[in-house]
Amino acid sequence: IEDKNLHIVFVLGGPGSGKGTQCSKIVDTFGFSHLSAGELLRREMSSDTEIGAMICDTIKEGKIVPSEVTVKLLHKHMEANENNKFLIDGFPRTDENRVAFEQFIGVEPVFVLYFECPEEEMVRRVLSRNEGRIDDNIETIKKRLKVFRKLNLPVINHYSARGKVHKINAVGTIDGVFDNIRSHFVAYEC
Ligand code: UP5
Ligand code: MG
Repeated sequence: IEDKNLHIVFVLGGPGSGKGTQCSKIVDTFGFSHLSAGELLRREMSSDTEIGAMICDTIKEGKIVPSEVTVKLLHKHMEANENNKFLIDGFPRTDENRVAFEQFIGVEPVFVLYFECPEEEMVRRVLSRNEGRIDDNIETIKKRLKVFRKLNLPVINHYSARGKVHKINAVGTIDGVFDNIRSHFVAYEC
């Protein structure tokens, strides 16, 4: 995938901030492919392997799966996809994730979309979602929020210092939020 002229946009924000919801809309409108790191890990988790069990334990605790596992999964899916435009949702979660991606994939994101959302609203959304996710319970949500503050905000600050963070107000209707996202993708208008 080295000579694919990759356009990568990282989509970051706390649990329930609306990353997945808005990514589907961006895919429909601007021709990107959506890779949710959490989704890929959940799929891997259901495989009856040692790694699957490790991912399950990690997600239950709201902790972060080792970079090697996640970066390999992302690489595999980017390689198998003809597209060169990818929304990478919920990754990188840590500075270590970020460095591993930049080294292994060898590209930096064009920009980073950051969904800013009050924690009470994120908790409300995650608890009212009903998809049977093992991490959608109040104990795990509190842990996910803590990990987000401690490990993911430094990643956002890193890209912010490089002028790459496009901050989105994640509060409002789904269409209202998307209206604020559009202007960041004018270069990709189909
Ligand atoms: N909703 C969406 N937008 C709304 C709006 N504007 N108004 C009202 N409601 C809105 O949305 C959440 C819910 O809110 C939905 O019901 C939606 O309809 C509604 P969603 O779009 O699903 O939010 P999202 O930000 O995607 O929330 P998600 O829970 O997926 O975020 P997380 O970051 O917590 O989850 P992720 O799947 O990325 O990661 C899960 C776990 O995997 C992590 O905790 C970690 O343990 C592990 N992980 C890693 O270890 N490494 C990685 O690289 C990635 C994940
Ligand atoms: Mg999601």
